[in-house]
Amino acid sequence: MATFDNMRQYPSSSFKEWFTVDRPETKLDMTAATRDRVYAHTIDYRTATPPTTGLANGGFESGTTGWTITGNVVGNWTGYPAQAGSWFAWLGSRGGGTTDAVSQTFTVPSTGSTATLNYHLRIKTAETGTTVYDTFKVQVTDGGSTTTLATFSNTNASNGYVARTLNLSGYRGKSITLRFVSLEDANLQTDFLLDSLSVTTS
Ligand SMILES: [Ca+2]
Ligand SMILES: [Ca+2]
Repeated sequence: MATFDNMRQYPSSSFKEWFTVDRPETKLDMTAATRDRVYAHTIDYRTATPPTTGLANGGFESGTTGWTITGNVVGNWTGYPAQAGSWFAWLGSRGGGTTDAVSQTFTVPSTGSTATLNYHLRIKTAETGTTVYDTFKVQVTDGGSTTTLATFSNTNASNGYVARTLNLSGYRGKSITLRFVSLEDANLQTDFLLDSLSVTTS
């Protein structure tokens, strides 16, 4: 029979196992060298690590933790208030034909039958009129295929944060990359302020 003492001595997912009693089958020719052989196994007795579900650091209060950013777009600036806490993402604002982005890869929870992305967006612009010059897109990449789920622009400016939602039910249980990307034209800045993201299920 096997002994498991070494499992206690060497708490690891990998350990060596040996046998103290040999009971070969009748007529089975087993040499001493074969009996004494030490077998090395790798058996993982640890509880499987559940996949990371839902967004991490959705309020940016831990800075860029969990996020991939293009440009210095996450901070606790005082130029604008955060929607909650003191940190938020601030894209655009340069009026120089530039792109900013913030993205995170996570697994959409599979519990329930619906998954919803909640986020707060405030847009302030120096543009006037109803022509779209500067855009802000919400995109999801799933298995190499990128889909734009929502598009906003300078024409959606507001004086405060607006609560927005997106249906992620079609991505339940999948690892996706959620990306917010701003693109400004060469003149007149537009600020895209993003905060308080979460994924809820029902
Ligand atoms: Ca925040
Ligand atoms: Ca502009």
